[in-house]
Amino acid sequence: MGEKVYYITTPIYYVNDVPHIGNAYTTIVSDALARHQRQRGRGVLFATGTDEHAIKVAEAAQEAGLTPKEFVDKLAPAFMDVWKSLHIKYDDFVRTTEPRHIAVVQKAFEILRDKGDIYKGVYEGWYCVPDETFFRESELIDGKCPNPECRRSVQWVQEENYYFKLSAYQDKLLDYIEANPDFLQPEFRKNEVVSFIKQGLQDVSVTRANRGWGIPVPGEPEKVIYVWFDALLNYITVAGWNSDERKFNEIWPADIQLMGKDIFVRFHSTLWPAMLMGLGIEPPKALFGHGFWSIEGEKISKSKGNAISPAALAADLAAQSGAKLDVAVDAIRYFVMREAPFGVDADFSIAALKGRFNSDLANDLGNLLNRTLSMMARYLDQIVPEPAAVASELKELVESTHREVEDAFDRFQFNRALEAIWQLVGAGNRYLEDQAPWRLHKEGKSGELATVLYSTLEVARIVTVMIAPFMPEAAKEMWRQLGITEPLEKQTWAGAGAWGKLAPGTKVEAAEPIFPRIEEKARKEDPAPVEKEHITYDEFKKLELRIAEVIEAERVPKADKLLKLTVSLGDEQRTIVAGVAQWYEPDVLIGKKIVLLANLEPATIRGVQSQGMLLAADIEGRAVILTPDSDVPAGSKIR
Ligand code: ME8
Repeated sequence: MGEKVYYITTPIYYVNDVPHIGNAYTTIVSDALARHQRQRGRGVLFATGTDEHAIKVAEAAQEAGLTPKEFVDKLAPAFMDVWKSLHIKYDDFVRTTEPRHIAVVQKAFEILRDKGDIYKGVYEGWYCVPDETFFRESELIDGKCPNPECRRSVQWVQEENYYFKLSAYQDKLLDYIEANPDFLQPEFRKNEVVSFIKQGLQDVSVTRANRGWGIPVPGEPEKVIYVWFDALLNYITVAGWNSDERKFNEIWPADIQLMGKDIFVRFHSTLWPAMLMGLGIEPPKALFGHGFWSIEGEKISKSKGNAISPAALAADLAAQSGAKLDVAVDAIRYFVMREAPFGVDADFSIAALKGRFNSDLANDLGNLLNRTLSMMARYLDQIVPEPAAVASELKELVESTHREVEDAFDRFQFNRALEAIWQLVGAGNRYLEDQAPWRLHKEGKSGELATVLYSTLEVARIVTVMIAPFMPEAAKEMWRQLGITEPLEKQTWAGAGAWGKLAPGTKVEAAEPIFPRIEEKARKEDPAPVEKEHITYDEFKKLELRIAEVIEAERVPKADKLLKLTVSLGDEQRTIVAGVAQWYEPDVLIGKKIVLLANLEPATIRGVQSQGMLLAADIEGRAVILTPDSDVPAGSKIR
């Protein structure tokens, strides 16, 4: 038998509508985890799919004027398309209307019926169609569905049905949960499950009267199998149960099954392991119930019209930033995994998305690569040098980050993994500031310059491999610019922890910003400034004057008066355009401290975004740049 395949599942989604950011979340996270585990050299099976036999799917079909089958055949590919557009690389996509799955469900039903775990009775009770869940009278809240995410009206059902003896598994489930501390995660949701089970488990109706949609009960086609009994079994359909024993042994038990908190307690942590126990199959190794996203503080709902499609969000972000669409998609993937710990509820707001785009992606990550590549072009003809020494503080940080990220993935703490990687990005940027390669170049210290640029490139290489599971396409673009010929997909996780793998002699590409900053346009309603001879102190205070250090300087092509300067404000970098090219050579400005009007409205000058204005004295038309008369840290405020 081969090595156990790392098996990851998402819930299979109802195909009554196309996916929104909520469904996309589970799938994106699963994809990142799958990609990371592939880097670690594991055989991975990452499965998702569609849950097609729900009553609400049949209702949606009716509304659309289609038969249920026509409807699901149309929507299932729409799900696949959305996943593709979000860079989801699943290994299997299961549809519950597929013959392989129908065979599994009927077989499982027969086994449980034969052994008496499924028995016939009359069902009388309430049913919530949106949740596809049976409820006892006592569970209802104000006569409505008790699920806090739903609270809609329920229907009275009275039918002859089959029941699954869930009550018989109460103690077995509690024992299993206790003996397997990692089975239910996060910990606080485990406690919810334990108290739910301890309240007493009732047997569950697992069939409904056949109204033309669902998997027929073997031998009794007037009944169909309850959609949850059907849907949960998808996880073993994919693994090859009942069809390929060898495959099943390599894949099952699932290593991690991810889902939202809405379907964690009652279905995945209770009914599902009990069904498996009844079938004599081991429960999954771990189930994780993550939190729910709201949008701008509101619950996501179709009726509110805020069930935003992730693709539309990405298109918007691309339009506002000028980033490529694939990069914008990755930025959304990044945002949802970075913004909140996996497990707790979180809010999706456009302002927060833009904030992270500008600070984490444009400023931190983008700058690290951009600045390094610009300096590689300026000082080293784009050829990766042989370093004169090992930058041991960076090497050590890489090694500890590598351990931390691995551990974070093993505990499904995706935001912690990203935080650790960003510590490394930050260290790379600070190292550049501290080592000031522009000065080393000016002073002719070529050995030190080689070490500094090699080391920053090495950080960029390692960071690129580490972020590839989160942002696969943006990472590909970074990789292309780094000029490494071996494909990114071939990079191993071990290689991401090994300092010094970047080969001297590699030719890097020219820097091209991958994450262009989103610039807020000035508000139209701003009144025009009133001209006055004097200004008040409060008006003066509106000017944000800061000391900035020039890091890079170059001529703006085809503009003989303009220089493009990259300046540092300590914790931030800007690009500005200054009309001083007639009097200053670009190189003499590098390392100089200047006075910057930092809150001037950004403007595009000859195609270059200028984010501030340098101050200079005007001596009969000649500009003389103002500098502080002793050394002041970059970023200092001027009052
Ligand atoms: O429940 N925030 O399918 P479904 C975060 N077919 N995640 C969210 C979310 C939100 N606002 N809204 C939805 C079903 N999700 C069944 C599953 S599995 C055998 C059958 C995610 O289309 C979350 O993972 O209603 C939730 O569990 C899933 O979408 C529900 O998708």
